[in-house]
Amino acid sequence: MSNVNVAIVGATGAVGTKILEKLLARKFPINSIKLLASKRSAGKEIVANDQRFIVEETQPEAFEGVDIAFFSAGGHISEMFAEEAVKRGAVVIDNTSAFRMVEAIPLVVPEVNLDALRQHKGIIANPNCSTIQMVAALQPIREKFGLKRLVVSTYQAVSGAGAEAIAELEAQTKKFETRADIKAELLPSADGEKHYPIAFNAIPQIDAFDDSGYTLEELKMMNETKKIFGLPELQISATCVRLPIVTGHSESVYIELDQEGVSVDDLRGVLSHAPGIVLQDDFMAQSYPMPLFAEGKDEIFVGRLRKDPDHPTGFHLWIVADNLLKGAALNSVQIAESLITIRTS
Ligand code: NAP
Ligand code: 3JM
Repeated sequence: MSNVNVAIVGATGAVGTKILEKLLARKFPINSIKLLASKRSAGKEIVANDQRFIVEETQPEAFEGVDIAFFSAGGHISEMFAEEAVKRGAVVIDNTSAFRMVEAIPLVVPEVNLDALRQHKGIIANPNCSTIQMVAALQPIREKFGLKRLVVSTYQAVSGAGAEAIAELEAQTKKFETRADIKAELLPSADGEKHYPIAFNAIPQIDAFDDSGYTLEELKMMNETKKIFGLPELQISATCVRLPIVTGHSESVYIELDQEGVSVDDLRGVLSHAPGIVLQDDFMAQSYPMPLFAEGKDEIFVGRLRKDPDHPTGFHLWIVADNLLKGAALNSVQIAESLITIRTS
């Protein structure tokens, strides 16, 4: 497969835009690109890399002749159209949570479980953004020292919630400049749920609540991590928080290893050679990862490594990545690149 016919469903969105950018920038072997979105966007022009594209409505027939279809238009759209695309001969790389926990569908982070890709039957799931950066950073540690337990708290950017959420943060920030009372901005939402202001706030809810009191975003992190690592017994608990940051998810991760006697330098040693990871861990020089500086970067940044003084195998890490790139578009394009390598090898 050297001349690939590609479709991007959700091409006008925050993630879809980045998928197109990454395909062009990484010189993916493209024969044709079809940009698909809702009926509202049909006919809209998108220019990328000096090339002009016209957006089409997503319909089953649009997948005729498509080899690889990237989906990032929400789980409902994937449920409606992914099988239609597969029926017409496409391989689907799905960025939504629609199929991630289906046992027969591979959930892939190439640095961690590339082998799972070989088992695909047409659909490959791209994990949640917060999951991707955490598992990729922990993979070299897990390989060498084993992981027993994880406790993670996230600090997630609004771009994870789409283009409208970015616009909302910008609008609320401008209102604050004029001293408008943004606390009054309890916005009505289509589903009757509360929609709190995000500017100058921290919202400890991403996605809906489960009966357990965890949010679905937290459960995605917990369940997806076990599946990707192939560790159903891993002890893991997550708290996911949305912050007024445009792009870049940060995570405070506490880990307990399988082995005792490991030092911070041992962890630095394995992280410094890991693919896609940049170790930024020099507290004396105030060097540590921050979302503002991770924006636009492909790598995952790791720092603030510390040993828990009260636990023989416990360590803290701070992990930051661009949620739209490694957390979504880049990981999807890397999956597509791996598919081509597998087919031609
Ligand atoms: P967004 O900026 O709101 O974009 C949504 C996209 O979906 C737009 O292109 C929109 O097209 C399209 N769409 C909406 N309704 C549609 C319909 N009926 N038929 C076809 N296309 C439709 O959202 P986003 O941030 O790009 O995220 C999109 C989805 O990607 C999310 O819902 C999520 O499932 C997934 N996602 C995954 C990750 C990850 O962690 N890997 C991260 C972020 C998002 P119009 O412009 O025509 O409305
Ligand atoms: C729907 O930051 C975020 O909100 C996570 C990205 C996201 C997802 C996802 O990938 O899990 C936003 C909206 C979903 C979903 O469940 O598909």
